[in-house]
Amino acid sequence: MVFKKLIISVLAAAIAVVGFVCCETHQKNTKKAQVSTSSSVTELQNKKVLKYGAQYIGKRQDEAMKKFRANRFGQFIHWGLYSIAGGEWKGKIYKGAAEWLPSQAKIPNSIWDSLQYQFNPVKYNAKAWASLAKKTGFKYVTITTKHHEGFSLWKSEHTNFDIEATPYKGDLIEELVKAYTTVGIDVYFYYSILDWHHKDWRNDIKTEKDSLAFSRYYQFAKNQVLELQQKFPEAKGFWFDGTWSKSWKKNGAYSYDLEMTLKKANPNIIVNSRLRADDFGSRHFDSNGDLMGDYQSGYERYLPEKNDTLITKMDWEACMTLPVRQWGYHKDWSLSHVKTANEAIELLVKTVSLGGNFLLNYGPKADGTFRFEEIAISNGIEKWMSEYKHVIYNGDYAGLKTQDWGYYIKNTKTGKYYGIIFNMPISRQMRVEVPKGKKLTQAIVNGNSAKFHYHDKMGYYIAIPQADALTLSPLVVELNIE
Ligand code: FHN
Repeated sequence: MVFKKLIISVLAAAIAVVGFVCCETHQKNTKKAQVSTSSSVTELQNKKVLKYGAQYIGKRQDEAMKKFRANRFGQFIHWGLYSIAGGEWKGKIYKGAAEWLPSQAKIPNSIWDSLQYQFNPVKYNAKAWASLAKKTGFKYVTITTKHHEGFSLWKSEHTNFDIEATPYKGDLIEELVKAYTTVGIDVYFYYSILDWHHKDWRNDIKTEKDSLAFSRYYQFAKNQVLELQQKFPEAKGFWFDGTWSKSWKKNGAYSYDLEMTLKKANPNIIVNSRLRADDFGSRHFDSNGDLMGDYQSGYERYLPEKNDTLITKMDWEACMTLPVRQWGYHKDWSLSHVKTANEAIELLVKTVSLGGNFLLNYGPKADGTFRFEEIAISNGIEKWMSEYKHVIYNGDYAGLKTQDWGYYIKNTKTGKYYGIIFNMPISRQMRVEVPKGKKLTQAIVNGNSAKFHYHDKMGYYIAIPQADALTLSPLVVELNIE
């Protein structure tokens, strides 16, 4: 039934191709003819994407999505012209997110955009980045190909506001894709729909003129996204952002068109839910039978609640900053608390225990290197991951009653359960409750069977040996539950 609906949607999109009417072309900033589109923009503007009546349809079960789910741990990279300013403008440090500096300091486009002539990341070594990412334990990377400022990190045929016009000249995305895929890390592309640079971008549509301009902008964005897809077929998916404007919401059909066009070119492609102006979260059909993103990507700098039962039935991802709220490079990290490696590990473990993916952000400097704090965090995570990565990859919600000492994760491949202790009880007695009809048959701590006893109704108590309680924290206890 669900499959039939999908076929109907794909057919509908195909019919739209036949009725294609070319929209007005965006000439300025365009180096080359545009990629043809599957639907006319006017037609899309007229198409209503219903806001209510979405139906939840569960997790995508194809190999590409299974891989995304098994990966669990990703590196987020925010890199752009904002890394030059690093949150400082005319001698003043702005406390907000560094990539939002043009908005905070009210910098006119003509001035901000000229930063491209200074952007020269001569120390960028994509192989070194990939090696650090691999050691940290990241299984995938999501890099900003274009953030809200509108600057493209790859050589784009559709704009002059790109890496080609900088003194660097090389293609940062091409180098990254090559280096990361070589070491076995999957690549995803962040793409901001919001674009402060493009003359046709509109925050809202109030007049016919706005509507026409926005349709030209959509055409431009679509051309760029398809260009990325064609140029880098290795990319596993797109991570869209900046879709909260009234203009995008008033044109919900654009997001449908973009998602369907990407999937028509590559059915394995994975698209986050934020693309949808009418974002319902993961894997929904709306009442038109239209597909709406593959996983919920709305958890930004927070995790869902553990009692939200839906999250264990859908795919989702949380993205996290190291300081409280900095994505792009900011030169002053003393402005807020910066997470430790242990805090990052706890967020990762908690995420996996709730059945989600965790995307940890890095903001490289303009010269192409990572700040020492990010390298230190990586080293800390690496230590723990080198011992316990089998707990994270393929990890999932275990369905056991949470205890105060930490989190449970079940490995979907081996069926093994793990208890990850973040708060070692002073008594070193680890309480474990198993579902009715199940038994705890063994508890393994640092390779040895630990003693435990059963307390009626209260579950089991595992005695953590003192020496183990003091070893690598957080401590992982393997649990055989039958
Ligand atoms: O405004 C952006 C922000 O700079 C950053 O890219 C984050 C990452 O999730 N998303 C936006 C806000 O939702």
